Order: sequence, then C-alpha cells, then structure tokens
Amino acid sequence: MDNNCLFCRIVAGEIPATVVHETDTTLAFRDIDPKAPVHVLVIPKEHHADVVTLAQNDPAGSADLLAACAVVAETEGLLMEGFRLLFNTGAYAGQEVFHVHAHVLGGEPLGPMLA
Ligand code: IU
Repeated sequence: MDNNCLFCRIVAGEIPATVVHETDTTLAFRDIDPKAPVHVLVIPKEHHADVVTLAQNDPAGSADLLAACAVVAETEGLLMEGFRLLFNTGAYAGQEVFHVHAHVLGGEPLGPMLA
C-alpha cells in the first residue's frame, strides 16, 4: 500500500467509496464525478501506477481486473446496449490518479471516442 495514494486508501477503508463489486484482488466503486449515468472505476487492490506497469508486472492481476470489469458491466446492466472501457495512461491522456483504474462507462449513447 502507498499511503499517499488515494485509491490505496479507499482499498484500506480509510476513505469512503460506493463499492459495487469486490474480489480478493480487485475493487469497483462509483466515480465521484460521473461522466455518464453509469461510471464505475475498477482497480487492483495492489498498487500499480498505470495499466502498463500492471500488465508488465502482474499478468494474473491484469486478468483479474479485466474479469472484474466484465462482472461490473453485467451487473450494471450494460451488456445489451454496450459500454466503454477506458484506461487513461499518462499525461497526454490526462491521468489524474496514478493507481491504475479502468473506467466502465455506459447507460446512454456515449458518442464518438475522440469527438
Ligand atoms: P483519471 O483516469 O486518472 O483521469 O480518472 C480519475 C478519476 O477518479 C476521475 O474520473 C475522478 O472523478 C475519480 N475520482 C474519484 O472517483 N474519487 C476521488 O476521490 C477522486 C477522483 I480525487
């Protein structure tokens, strides 16, 4: 755990979050500033700065994260109409929190990705 990391502190229960799904290795919770009717962040409990670091250092954790995203999409009712799965990575993508998180976005037409 990184004590300076907001999402590590959510995993530790030190900062509240609205949790929608949890496994031994992952946690999914609602984004505090939702950009769509459904906006859930899915994270590994272990700290990795971004998706590249996660993929390079923890292939099993990467698979767990993807599986958790699929469960969230299903339980949030997004499978029929579709959804967006997004990892902002680094400065050009505007990554703000450097604990890897997948954004699961849906619940309405989201428009073109790069509009
Ligand atoms: P980004 O991919 O790093 O840009 O996304 C960070 C997200 O974390 C962003 O959508 C915030 O609204 C969200 N978030 C949150 O859910 N809870 C918080 O306490 C903070 C940010 I700070």
